[in-house]
Amino acid sequence: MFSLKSLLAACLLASTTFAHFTLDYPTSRGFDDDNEPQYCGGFPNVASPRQPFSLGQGPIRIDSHHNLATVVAFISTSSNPTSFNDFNTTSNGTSIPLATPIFQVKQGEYCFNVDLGGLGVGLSNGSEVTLQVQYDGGDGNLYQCTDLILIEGYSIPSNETCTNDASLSNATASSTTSSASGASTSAASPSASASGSSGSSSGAFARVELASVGLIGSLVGMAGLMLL
Ligand SMILES: [Cu+2]
Repeated sequence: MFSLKSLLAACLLASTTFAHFTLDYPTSRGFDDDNEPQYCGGFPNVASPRQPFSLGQGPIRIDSHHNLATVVAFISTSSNPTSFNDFNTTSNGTSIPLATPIFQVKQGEYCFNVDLGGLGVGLSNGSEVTLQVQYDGGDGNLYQCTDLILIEGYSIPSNETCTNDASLSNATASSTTSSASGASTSAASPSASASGSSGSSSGAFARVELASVGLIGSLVGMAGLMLL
């Protein structure tokens, strides 16, 4: 019986820690859900080669696996950052502003735009930066990093263009699964879909919560039967 309880506890624990969030664009250094609470999600080394990214406005895309989470992104201007301190100030001591407001997302895919050249920390064409996303979905701060080289006039892949910016409003998830249809539909009145889908989004939110309560209920029920 003890082992069954342990198994049940392990299942519940595993289900709450599975894939807290992923950084999908630009590509993350790496994802390991057990180490995601650590600096850069447990991937302390700069990835090579760095990915080209826009010096001006450019999109970041994440997939949120919690019902509600608080998100913020910040950068290091060091070519080899080694700790959170390297995301606070530049090498000459200038403090680095946050790359985004602090904002909330629900569950699903979200994008937001950053303008790294506009942060006022002397970035220019060819500058090397590391962007770190901090995400708290209720089980502590989690981190993901991506290593970039900033290009003036860089053309972002069209399927990554972010028109429903989660950092500016109560944006709805673009999708809960990866989908190639985003590219073709992104030109079709984003403002209409942003306001019109809020009702259905909260419906989906409620369904997800009900589903997880049902799962836990059935697990507890199964354990109860086995203990009899
Ligand atoms: Cu989590």
